[in-house]
Amino acid sequence: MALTKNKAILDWVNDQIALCQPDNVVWIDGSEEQIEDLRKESVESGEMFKLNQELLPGCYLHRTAVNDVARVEHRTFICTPTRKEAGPTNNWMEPSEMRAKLNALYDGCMKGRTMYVIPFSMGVVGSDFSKVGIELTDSIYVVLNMIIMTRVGKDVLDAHGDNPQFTKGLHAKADIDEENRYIVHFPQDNEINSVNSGYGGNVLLGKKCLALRIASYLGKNEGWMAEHMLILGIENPEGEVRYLAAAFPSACGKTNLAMLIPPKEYLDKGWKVWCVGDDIAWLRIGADGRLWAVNPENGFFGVAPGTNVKSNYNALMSTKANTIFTNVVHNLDNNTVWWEGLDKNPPTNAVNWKGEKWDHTDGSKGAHPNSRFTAPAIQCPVISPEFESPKGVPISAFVFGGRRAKTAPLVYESFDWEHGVFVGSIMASETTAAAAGQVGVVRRDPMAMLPFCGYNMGAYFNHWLDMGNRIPNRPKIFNVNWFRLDDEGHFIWPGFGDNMRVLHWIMKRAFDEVDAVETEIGYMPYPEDINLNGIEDEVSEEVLKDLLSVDKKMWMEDIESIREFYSKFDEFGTLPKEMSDQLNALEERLKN
Ligand code: GTP
Ligand code: SPV
Ligand code: MN
Repeated sequence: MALTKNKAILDWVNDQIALCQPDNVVWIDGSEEQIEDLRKESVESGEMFKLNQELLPGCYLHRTAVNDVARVEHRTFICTPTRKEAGPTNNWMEPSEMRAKLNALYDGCMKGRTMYVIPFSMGVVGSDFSKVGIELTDSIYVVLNMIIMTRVGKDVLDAHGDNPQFTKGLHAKADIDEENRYIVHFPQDNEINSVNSGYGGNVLLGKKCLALRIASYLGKNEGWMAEHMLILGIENPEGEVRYLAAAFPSACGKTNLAMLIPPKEYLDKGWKVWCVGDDIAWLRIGADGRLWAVNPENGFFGVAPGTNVKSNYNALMSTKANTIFTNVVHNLDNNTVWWEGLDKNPPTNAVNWKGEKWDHTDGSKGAHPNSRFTAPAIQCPVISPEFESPKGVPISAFVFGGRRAKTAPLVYESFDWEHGVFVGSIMASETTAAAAGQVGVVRRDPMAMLPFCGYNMGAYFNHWLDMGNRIPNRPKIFNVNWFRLDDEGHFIWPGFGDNMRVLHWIMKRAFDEVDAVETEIGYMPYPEDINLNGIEDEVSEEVLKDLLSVDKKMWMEDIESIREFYSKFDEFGTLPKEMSDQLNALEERLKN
């Protein structure tokens, strides 16, 4: 039975029922009883495996189709009325043409299946800054994930009342046919259509589709920002907490940084790090003139491989109960899970992510490189006391970063906001397994938003510039790179918890507490201002010098590649002049 009298919602749901023709329609009320029934049903159908409830209470394992393990950027569309509104970096199709294509795929696609109606809120239910969505899906896996990742249930509808504004999300697994897989956004209609996938960012429509692509479009029109950023608080020994938000591309370290455990020296002195969010930030200007950030999500959809007690203890602890694992190894001896990098003891009686008997000695990977856990945020041992605060936390610094073997130094600070927007716009990173396609290729990924910006990227840069003019108390803007390699291909910076040492410098800069060296690319630390106590063996003075060096020849080569990237905007006429001016100024500085 429908859980609301909201006419706009009911009309839309009824239209989709008529289109997809499910045998049953079930509204998700959020009750534990209903959730438990769905878990049971999914176990009976083989969609989920119930794991060892003594070791992993409330935990389940799911395997997706082998052809459906990551976001599909080449099949993700922004269907604005004109191509120009979608811009040079998004796939575009004329909306009515796309709708005709999709309607043919949706027509009768839920015959013999159940359609679930998921009312969800991104952000605290009923708060000024939350957004309501309805996702229709024929996948129980999607329902159970959405319940962890967002706030789901009848209270969302009750708080929404008869408000006609909501994001419409329709997902159908259909035949999991790669050739007919589409992840489509109609920003003007506040609508998302997903078909022929059952994986993560393609189907959990509250996440990348709503909270970034649709929200970035809304933010542009309404004067706020939706960013692919973690949010963390650093508490100093005096008990003062300072917050930063950091944008790194997919699988480049947001979850790890968001819940990092500081090095022993810092812990001993009383420093703490608090996690507010690990993937998405919504930011708006507060009455006090500062920029305030909320995490609109309610859980973590984190990369499993590489997560272990040492690299990310807090993420691992978050997954010890009530977690759904996707595409990891199933250990049949004790009915638990495993992935590469968890420990040095791969199970011997096991099934790999494809569902095949797995022998780790044959050198094959047991877990998919993009295998994931879906865990409730409140289970994180260092979840911030402000996590559910509707007004969020004040941001003192923005940090951009990517995966760069060379060129980008460990850390630098932009000269000012406009230069900071330029620094974000020229971000580049090696591609990862989070998206289908080649891995390890350097590509430009402005603000880590290349796959997630719901409108013209040039207009998005302009929105950043515009926000800068409107924020009285602007955060400072930084760039980091944890991934510099030596000539043998080893990481030269220890990373993970030791990244605290860089954040410490960033916060001092944000509060004008330390001097810096002015270089061609921005302000950089005096080497002695990066605290290396306890890691002098690993990071010698020489290594630090290397990490903080600017290789002018490489930067000049980078300028060429930035020009090429910027030139994509030419035919759209949307690159703000400030950006090309900044590029020319950088080139001049490097030449002199
Ligand atoms: P999405 O969920 O896809 O948005 O990814 P994310 O940005 O949250 O990335 P995550 O923190 O899950 O890290 C992805 C990979 O980067 C993992 O394999 C980590 O082990 C690795 N990683 C994270 N931080 C560091 C670091 O400081 N140094 C090195 N060398 N690797 C890191
Ligand atoms: C990412 O790829 O940036 C993710 C995972 O956070 S997904 O939800 O699949 O987009
Ligand atoms: Mn992400």
